[in-house]
Amino acid sequence: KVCVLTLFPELFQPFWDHGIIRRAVQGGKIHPDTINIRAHAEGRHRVTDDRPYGGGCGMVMKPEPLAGALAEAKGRMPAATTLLLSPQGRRFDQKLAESLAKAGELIFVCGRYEGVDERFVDRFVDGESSIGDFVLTGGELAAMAIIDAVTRLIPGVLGNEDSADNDTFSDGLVEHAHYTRPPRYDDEPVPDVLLSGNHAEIARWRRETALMRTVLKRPDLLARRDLSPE
Ligand code: 9D3
Repeated sequence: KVCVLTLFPELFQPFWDHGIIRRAVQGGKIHPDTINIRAHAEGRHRVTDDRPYGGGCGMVMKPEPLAGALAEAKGRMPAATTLLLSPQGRRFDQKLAESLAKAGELIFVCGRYEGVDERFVDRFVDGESSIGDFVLTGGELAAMAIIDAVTRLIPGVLGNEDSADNDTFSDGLVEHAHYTRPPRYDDEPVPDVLLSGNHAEIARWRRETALMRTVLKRPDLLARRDLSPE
């Protein structure tokens, strides 16, 4: 069960409605839900933000609408872990995706504006996640990225059961290059070895080129890995 607290619940409809995520929903592998934070705001204008104490530009999300939205979510999923998407959070990675894929119930709180009142964070948030060192306009795209990465790790979501194991980051290397038909495209042939039918040779070539591509494209990944002498 996954529940997203957001000021823009409509953003999530096309996300739930396409591709592998849609298949996971239809197959009952994930149960998505969104709660509009504004529905828990008081007054004629249902204000969800206010000016920061101490001054400064930008607005801060008020704690009460967030707390009300979270109470509704927890009513539906009492054992849930609550994650706040925030630029201050720990960088989301494949290891955290694997751990979240084992959780039964997750609540994602998407901030907008400059941030969220700290008292809400202190009282209700179990963890804070960022998806990288760049500035978004809100947590929604980060929540989708995380839900996407986690959903495909749930057993039965991907058609081919081992395509999740072979992933770049699970193995710690960049993947080998991929080729499909035609055998010659704009004068560029497919490497001969891939057409040879020799599966041991193909596996060796893929391993070797994966290592070379890692050196060239992501040397940071290689630095963190133990390699055999070979
Ligand atoms: C001026 C200080 N800014 C912090 C870097 C304020 C600020 C900018 C953008 C506060 C919130 C946001 C909105 N971003 C997110 O909510 C967010 C985010 C991101 O911007 N980058 C990477 N991951 C994430 S997760 C949530």
